[in-house]
Amino acid sequence: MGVVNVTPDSFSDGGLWFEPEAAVAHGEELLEQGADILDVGGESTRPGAERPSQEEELRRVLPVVRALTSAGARVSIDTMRAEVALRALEAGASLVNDVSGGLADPGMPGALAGTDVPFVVMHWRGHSADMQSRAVYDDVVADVCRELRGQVDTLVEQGLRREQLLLDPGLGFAKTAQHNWSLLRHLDALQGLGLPVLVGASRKGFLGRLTPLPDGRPRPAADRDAATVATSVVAAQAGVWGVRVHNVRDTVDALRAVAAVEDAP
Ligand code: PMM
Repeated sequence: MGVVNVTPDSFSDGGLWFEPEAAVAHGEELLEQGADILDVGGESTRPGAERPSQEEELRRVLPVVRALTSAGARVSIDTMRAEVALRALEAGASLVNDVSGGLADPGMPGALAGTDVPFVVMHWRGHSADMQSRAVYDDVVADVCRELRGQVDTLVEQGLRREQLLLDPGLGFAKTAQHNWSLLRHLDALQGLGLPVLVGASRKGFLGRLTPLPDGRPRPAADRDAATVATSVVAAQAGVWGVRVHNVRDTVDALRAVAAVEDAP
């Protein structure tokens, strides 16, 4: 899954693809590099980020979803708003990626109930402005699995089908670096819940802090791709359904090499 952020302020690529034409060209490039799905988002979720209005979010994403799906791409819409999800589906999107797992907008479960649209349920404990204060766990792997299982049950009670749900551990969302590493180490526990798993480690802060600059500052986001690729290899070897990444080319190269080793006699 290749990331197409149509935002002025995402931590990793904020502003680079903010104009619709630039975002569409970027999405087409990611497709050529081997992305199976393009994840189009109009709201930055970096820690401390302010939310755009719904109108602004629609203005950002709809032309990009329309153009990329017309060009034949499979597009997922990265949104916490039911109205944005519905309008993006009308515009051609075929998957909804809600980082709040249906918790941020009470209208989201109802919007998807009775449809076959795949819905990504990410582990989430609150909006980005103050989420890091919620990074408190007894046992992060067990707690994330339990909370996701509860969220799946709630969504099923609200009319979604279990078969349309995917799970995501929500790396970096109310998680410290150590929490993220533990979740990556124990993806088998998440896989054990019996639903496809998506992992989004790409260029996140914990990778920048792992590989600091000589003066001790975290590595800038665009220079975290080698560390990102390593997390994607780990995720692939755990058998996950997908990885959500900014650098599709390097990810595809690495996963092809892993597959070649695994397929060798
Ligand atoms: N991370 C971000 C945005 N959307 N969606 C899913 N399913 N999983 C994630 O980990 C995730 C996400 C934040 O990263 P970005 O600002 O680079 O898009």
